Amino acid sequence: MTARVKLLKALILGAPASGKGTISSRIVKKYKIEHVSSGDKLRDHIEKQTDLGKEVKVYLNEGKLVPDDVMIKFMITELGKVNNKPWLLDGFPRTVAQANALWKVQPVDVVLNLVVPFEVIIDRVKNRWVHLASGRVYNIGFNTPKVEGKDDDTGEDLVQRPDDKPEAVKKRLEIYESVTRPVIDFYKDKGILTQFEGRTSDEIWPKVTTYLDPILSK
Ligand code: G5P
Ligand code: MG
Repeated sequence: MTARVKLLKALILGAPASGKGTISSRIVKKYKIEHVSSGDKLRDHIEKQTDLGKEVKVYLNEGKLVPDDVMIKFMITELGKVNNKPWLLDGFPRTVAQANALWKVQPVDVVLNLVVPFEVIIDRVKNRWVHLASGRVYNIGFNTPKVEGKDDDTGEDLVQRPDDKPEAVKKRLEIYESVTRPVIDFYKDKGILTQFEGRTSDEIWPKVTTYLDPILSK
């Protein structure tokens, strides 16, 4: 696709810790579009101890997928709240059932698939720190916070995700291989998927802008 799309509906796919959140925040900043991250939204519910948060907590902590029926209802409702703005969806869909459900109500225009070697990913998660309220993410040595353990913008505490423990990371990568990889084929078959390969987000980012500029820049 090369023509500029006004209200773009975009997806970003990629293995756990492949840099979806990192690349998404750069896209949001450059193109002023709405970032809708299923993981950030679920973590916010857990933090606020809502009914949904209590229901999903155990899945996230163990690195398992939240059941499709819960996720589909939740994310379709969340997308319905994004009024008249282009959006970038991150973390959903993660199963073919979710992809089918989304396609019926919100057929997406473009899909970006990040391809990062697993050995790079495993190394990264050890050094990840997040600011829960905003979803801002840091990595020691890559984008180190200005003050250790504190968010750059608010000065609030950073935390490590329970699902970044080695056992949970292993589980997340296994689930990605078996359950989420077929989602890539779902969008390949529709002819709307583009792959972005690299070992670092800085290597991937210029490829993403070359692709998105003709679609999103004025
Ligand atoms: P999430 O939150 O969607 P994942 O596992 O898909 O979780 P994650 O871990 O959030 O993905 P990411 O967004 O792809 O990773 O990556 P990131 O946060 O940007 O980067 C990872 C780390 O690497 C960061 O510390 C970053 O600073 C650093 N980094 C980035 N680039 C570089 C680089 O070039 N160099 C270096 N050194 N570092 C770098 O989902 C979480 C859970 O929610 C549930 C599931 O339980 C899931 O496990 N869930 C769902 N369940 C069912 N269906 C769904 N649709 C669900 N969505 C969420
Ligand atoms: Mg993320």
